[in-house]
Amino acid sequence: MFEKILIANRGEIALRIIRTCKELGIKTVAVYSEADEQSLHVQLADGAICIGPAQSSESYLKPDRIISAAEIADVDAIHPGYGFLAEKAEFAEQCESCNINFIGPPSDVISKMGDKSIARETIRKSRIPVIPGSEGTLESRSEALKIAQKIGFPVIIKAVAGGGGKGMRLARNAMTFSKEFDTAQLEAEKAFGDNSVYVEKYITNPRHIEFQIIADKQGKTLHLGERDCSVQRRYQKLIEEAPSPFLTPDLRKKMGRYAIRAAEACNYVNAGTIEFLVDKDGNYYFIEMNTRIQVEHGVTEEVTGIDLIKEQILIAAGESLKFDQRDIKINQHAIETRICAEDPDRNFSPSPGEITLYYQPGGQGVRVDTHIYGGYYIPTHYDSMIGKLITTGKTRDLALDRMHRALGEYIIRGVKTTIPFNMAVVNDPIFRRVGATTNFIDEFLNGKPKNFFNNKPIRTHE
Ligand code: MV4
Repeated sequence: MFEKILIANRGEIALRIIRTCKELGIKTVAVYSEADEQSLHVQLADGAICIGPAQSSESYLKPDRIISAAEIADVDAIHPGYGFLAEKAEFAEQCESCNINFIGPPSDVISKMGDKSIARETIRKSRIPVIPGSEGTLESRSEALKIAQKIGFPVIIKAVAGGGGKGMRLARNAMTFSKEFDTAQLEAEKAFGDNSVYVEKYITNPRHIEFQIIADKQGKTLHLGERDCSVQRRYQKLIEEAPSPFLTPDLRKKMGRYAIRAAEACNYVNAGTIEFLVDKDGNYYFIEMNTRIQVEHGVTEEVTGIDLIKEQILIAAGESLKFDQRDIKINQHAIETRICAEDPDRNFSPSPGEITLYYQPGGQGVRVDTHIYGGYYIPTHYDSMIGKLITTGKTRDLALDRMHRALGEYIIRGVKTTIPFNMAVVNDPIFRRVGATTNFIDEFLNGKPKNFFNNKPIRTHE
């Protein structure tokens, strides 16, 4: 087993990893930027190394600095968390060549699945449903148009290097296709330095349902059920839950089998996610694979009782999974709302600054994963997510009632947060009854008056 792990991340996920390491008796080394000197991950790790100035590009995104820190601290392994270097194949490769265990899949799997067109081809060849579309990347506009006409409009043009919604263009008909195709290529070049794109049939108003996968080095691959992440705004997830209120036991079984087959098709090792789009008729299609631990992993942990970070570490250390598919039983419901330092009344604009007063919810079925505390200063340089609130109950109704209750307990003063927005969604009658499709948030926000969320940082009855 590893003696010491370096955590190449910050914020709540760094804390999350430190906690499991402590439970496993593994020493931890934090890395931090100059803006994060006062951060809890620095305080709670056994050691900490400064890796540069505040900007991520000069610290958390610098592979060489992190590898140097790992060598100085003499660690056995690096956990990348999510974001930053988690899905950079070159970083995983650097770790491999320095004999540092990268806690994630092998670098060649990361690069293969990072190319969304290769991923699509790999999955399609394993006879897993993918959305009708192009085979491989498209060389010319005219070739692309031919395929679009064959599959039928509307179509969506996606960047091969994209993922998570960046660089997507919708073309409603042949007239607008050429313009959208050129724009997609241009945007892909600008964002990723790679103008390759591919085309898919556009699925109207889908649900985003993803399966959690774990696979050991001995070749055992299991799924831990799904998460419904249909509540998104501008491709940012806001609320996630497990199980999906939409899936039937039959659909779940079929999709779970395909998810395992997808992971096996790319020789997957460690924790990963298979994303599907599901239409209103229950047709499901693979869209992407994520080769990292995800923000929303806690929802799966709550309904399965499995510590995913622990499994990641054990798998990386070469241990075999000690349970089988039949041992994974899901008979609870969990829901997560992301708490962000943003103002929902100002188009979700960032709201950094000092937290002048902080109280977090608790009680049965309530989990808070956060790095903030009273007196903490939220820096401007990083993601605005300051915590995740997960509630669990025997039924979806109980998990939702607990979410409502827990959101109401929060006190965060000094910055605006998305708490009032989360409260409004959780109380929405449609969301409560059947959950959301991906159009939900746009329709929900449409026509909401200014200051609808009345985002006051202070309780009225104090
Ligand atoms: C799509 C789609 C409709 N049809 N692909 C957005 C995120 C990225 N992972 C894929 N996305 C989509 N791909 C086809 N062929 C609609 C979306 C989409 C979406 C997907 C999941 C959750 C929210 C979304 C919001 C808008 C669009």
